[in-house]
Amino acid sequence: MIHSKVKQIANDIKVMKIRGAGKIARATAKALKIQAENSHAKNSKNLFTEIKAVSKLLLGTRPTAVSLPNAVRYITFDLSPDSDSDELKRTVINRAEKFISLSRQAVKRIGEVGARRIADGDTILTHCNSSCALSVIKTAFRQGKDISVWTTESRPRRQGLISVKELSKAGIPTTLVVDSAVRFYMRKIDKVVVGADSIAANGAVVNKIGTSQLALIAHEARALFFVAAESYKFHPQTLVGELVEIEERDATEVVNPKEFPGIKIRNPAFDVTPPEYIDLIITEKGIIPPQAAFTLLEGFRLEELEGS
Ligand code: RUB
Repeated sequence: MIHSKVKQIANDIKVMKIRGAGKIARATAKALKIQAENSHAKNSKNLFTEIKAVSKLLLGTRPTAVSLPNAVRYITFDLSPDSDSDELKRTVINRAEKFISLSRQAVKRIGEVGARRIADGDTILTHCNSSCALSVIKTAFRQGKDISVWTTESRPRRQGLISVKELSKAGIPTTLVVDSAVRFYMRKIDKVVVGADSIAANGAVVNKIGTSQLALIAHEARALFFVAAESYKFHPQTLVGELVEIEERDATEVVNPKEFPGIKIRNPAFDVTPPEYIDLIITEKGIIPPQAAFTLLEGFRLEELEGS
């Protein structure tokens, strides 16, 4: 039986109460931990079946952020229904706790590593709401660098408003603009810093819809374009040629469709920025050019991907 708190977490991810790829991954780990801790399964086979069912439920919530399947894989990849039931429980709990702690450390480390690339006087543009991108910006500011930030609204869900509140709370001078104003203002920007939901083996970055437009405009204006992302945002299946699925969300997020009868409304949540438009990817393991993305995927065993 799936625990009610686990169902709640899955629903919160689906309706975006929990959102942002890193938070989604940590919530996934927490849900698996809750299931293991509260399971009434009579034997290890039943517990194994429960963990599989919880994994399936979580994997079905949002398709684009690979942090979610990577968290599930980290916790469950070699579990066996034939192992001792207590041991199985302990393994899930320990790995979930370890994933959450490594994930938090990674966001902090990305801030430290990325802040080295932010200079005194920089004007930075960010998009949507990424903990990793904001970690870089906030760390640079805490180090005493005199920076200011421009943030896009990020239609349709307007996650940019979360970012401006967070940045202004940290005391950072912040300007909010609508997405379509980016090209108008790009000449004021030195560096763009965004997060990622998935990074493909060729260094292409999947992030909030509109990110690729920012990258093109930054390229045109010769502003640098940085992506800040934990190593579990690298998408293992892209090594074997799979494409990252782009989530398309409900039309009601854009307008009330009843007011526009007969009109098709499309609402893709993410887009793909090609590696040519990315200067650096900042990870907790160091800074890499996008073309080196596959090196962070080298540790993945291809057989682990089978059936996943
Ligand atoms: C959030 C989004 C963020 C990435 C990275 O999209 O695109 O830029 O998830 O965030 P949504 P983080 O709001 O649709 O989940 O750095 O916090 O993992």
